Amino acid sequence: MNYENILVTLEDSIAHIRLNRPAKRNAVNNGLLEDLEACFDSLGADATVVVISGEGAHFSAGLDLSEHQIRSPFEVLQHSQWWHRVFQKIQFGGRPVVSALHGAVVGGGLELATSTHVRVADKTTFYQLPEGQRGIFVGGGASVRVSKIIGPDRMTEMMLTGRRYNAEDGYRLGLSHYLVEEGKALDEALLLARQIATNAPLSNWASITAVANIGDMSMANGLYTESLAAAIAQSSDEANRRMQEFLNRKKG
Ligand code: 1HE
Repeated sequence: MNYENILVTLEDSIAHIRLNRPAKRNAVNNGLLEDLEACFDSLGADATVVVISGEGAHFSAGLDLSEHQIRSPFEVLQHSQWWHRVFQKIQFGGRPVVSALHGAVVGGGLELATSTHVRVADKTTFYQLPEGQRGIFVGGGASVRVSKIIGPDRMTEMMLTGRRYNAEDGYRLGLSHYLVEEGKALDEALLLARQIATNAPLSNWASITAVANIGDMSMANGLYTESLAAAIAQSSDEANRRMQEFLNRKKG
């Protein structure tokens, strides 16, 4: 798998995607977004879990500002919807995605990170939504995903003041689920990915698709959808095998 802006490897069913524009702090230009989209579209059944990390000193500096041009409102809308489409593929593509964060996780970089299901940050990580200072607004899903994690009130404040949350703040707020020593985020992310890969595929699928969708539903629809997801996962041979294995285990 050859791409210009990302490096992709597949080992033991873990697809590892490395954002590879370190000289530009992994700023997301159209090429990088195209590569991410093509990569997620082409992942096969042999890739059960994905890990995303950034090369160099930062995870991602967000939108590549050097590609800025005056666009019509409709062109900006379409561009933003493209970001949404790619990040939907990450969040709802059917595979758990783990991100390893370090350095800047900023603007569109934070939007990318929050479309992943498990986020591991090292102590150098910081989070910011500097769109206000750049004269723009978020367009890669932050007002839905970041806002769901830290709350709309806190996100509004974050945008208005341009404040930077450090790694500890981000961990406390839920922007990362794990906080590890400097340089250790990728090791931990790979470890978690390998662990997630041992779950039943249908359970992983339900965890990443059902939970997020149910969160947007009424209680009645949510409970019904949960039952449907449970019916699919629990009636599989795999579920039967795993439960029998547990019940028949030898107690030492
Ligand atoms: C960039 C970008 C970028 C760096 N677009 N080129 N994002 C931002 O507003 C964040 C802007 N970047 C920064 O605040 C800093 O670069 C960092 C804190 C991330 C890193 O600082 P540092 O000191 O390590 O690097 P640097 O010296 O600032 O940048 C190194 C190079 O990367 C330099 O290019 P060079 O050719 O002069 O070497 C920078 O111009 C380039 N670079 N960040 C383009 N973002 C869907 S809507 C989403 C909206 C947003 O994401 S808005 C937030 C944009």
